[in-house]
Amino acid sequence: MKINKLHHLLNPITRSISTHPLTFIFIIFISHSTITKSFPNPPPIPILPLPTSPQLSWQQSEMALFLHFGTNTFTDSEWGTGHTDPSLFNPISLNATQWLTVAKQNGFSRVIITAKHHDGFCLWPSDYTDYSVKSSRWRNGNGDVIGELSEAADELGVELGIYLSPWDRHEGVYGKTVEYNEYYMAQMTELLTRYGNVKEVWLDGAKGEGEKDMEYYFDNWFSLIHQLQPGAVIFSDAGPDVRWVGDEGGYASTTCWSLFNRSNAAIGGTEPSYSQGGDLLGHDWVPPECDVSIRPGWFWHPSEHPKSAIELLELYYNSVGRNCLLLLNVPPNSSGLISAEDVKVLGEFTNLRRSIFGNNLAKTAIVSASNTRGGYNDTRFTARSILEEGIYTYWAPNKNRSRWEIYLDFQEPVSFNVVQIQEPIQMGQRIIKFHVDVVNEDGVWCEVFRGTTVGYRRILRFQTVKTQNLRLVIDQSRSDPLVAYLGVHLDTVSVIGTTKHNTHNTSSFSNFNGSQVLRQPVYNRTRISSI
Ligand code: FUL
Repeated sequence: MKINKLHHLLNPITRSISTHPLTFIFIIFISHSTITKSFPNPPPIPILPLPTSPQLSWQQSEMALFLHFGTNTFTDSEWGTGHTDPSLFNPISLNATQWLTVAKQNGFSRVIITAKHHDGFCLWPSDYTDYSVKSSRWRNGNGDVIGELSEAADELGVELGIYLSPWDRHEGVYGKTVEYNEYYMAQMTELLTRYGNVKEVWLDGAKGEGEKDMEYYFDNWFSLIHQLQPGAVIFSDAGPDVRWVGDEGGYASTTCWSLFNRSNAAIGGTEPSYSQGGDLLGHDWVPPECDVSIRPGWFWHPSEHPKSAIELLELYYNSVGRNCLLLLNVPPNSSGLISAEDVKVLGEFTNLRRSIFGNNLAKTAIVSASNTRGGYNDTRFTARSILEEGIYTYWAPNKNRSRWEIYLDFQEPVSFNVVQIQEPIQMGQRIIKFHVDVVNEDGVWCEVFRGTTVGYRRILRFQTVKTQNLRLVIDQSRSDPLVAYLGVHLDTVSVIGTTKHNTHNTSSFSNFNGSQVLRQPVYNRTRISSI
């Protein structure tokens, strides 16, 4: 119709073409292909298994503060007998706002508290026992630590998690399977219905030798928790949502998959190397959490002192830098506050992280890639996306390619010894093997790091180099690799060589003495024009 209406406006030649019988088909073809072209390229297919929404927000919180607190805080012990006089619990200056301010100021967006540790003493007034704050001198028996913590968490916007120990050395029905499971689930229900949103439930697998034998109804517990708090992740040796990393030293393996087979792990009986590394062929998404204490013990002891800021930085590299969440225990003292020396060291740790990661040297780099999904001009998947923080924009290659490379031209020589990489894990964990090259003064690409797995965040450390050009080469991937972020940094404080587990760290610049400070050997690399 429209063609006929416009007919008289056309000149004679055009008119004769427009009357040709094939013209109509041709116009339909052109307009069809124009419409098709105007649709954006869809994102690639995610590769299973994938994280749930609570798992994604758990991973993005990166660091959580663990609070071990209870009667042990007053008796200089770690595993209370379950028969300590509850009136000993009297933290006269307790201030949950102080705990959470310390957490928030230092980048911990989540706290997890021992609502009940193995000794059975409850930090909230449970209806099912008197072995709790009700029987203490604190606030004349009218206090509620979990209540005060959850109010402060709401006010400060910090997420709350609870630890409810399955092993209970006080409770009389412990050892009677049905009765204890009823008791445990009733207490869990109190904690998950009285205190607003709970984002993590921590199930510890510990149990002393020779203790009463009994069965825990884990499947019932998991269903109850997910019913009452759908936004919470459940931590245990075997998940279901988050797995124990397999050690209490705060480090994961350099190869670290969020993929895992839950059926290969049992609560209270895991194989540490399986938990540390995960499983390339795993069917379940169960990322690891690294729990470690700032002090030698989990509870506060008057004679113990915190680790140094450099040691905390090392923990950060070996946990957050290896696709894990760092759960750092900072135990409140017997007056009910986080001790001044712990606050100081946490502040120093924060300043160290800021000095290293606050400046991405790649910010002004020219970024290109071996190929891009939808072509070079498709801004949705362009290599430049890797400079934008976060995982929701990413570089994607064209389908069916075997060369996957991202190039950075810093536009002038820069010195660095740290590179961080992120995968958009909402699309699955993909990268199996990769390496990083820089151009040396002879114009030759030279490898500075070779590694396996990336995940949510991988932080690589190597000997300091000065160069204008860097490339990330993905050597093997479960599916087309996707890269969400790439940061380039200079760490002038870490001492390399203290990392026992960084077995893939190689450098082809020179032999490196592992005890040297990273900043010492700076290579004077000059600009190379051709890539
Ligand atoms: C262990 C417990 O036995 C320790 O007391 C502490 O709570 C730690 C986090 O987990 O299994």
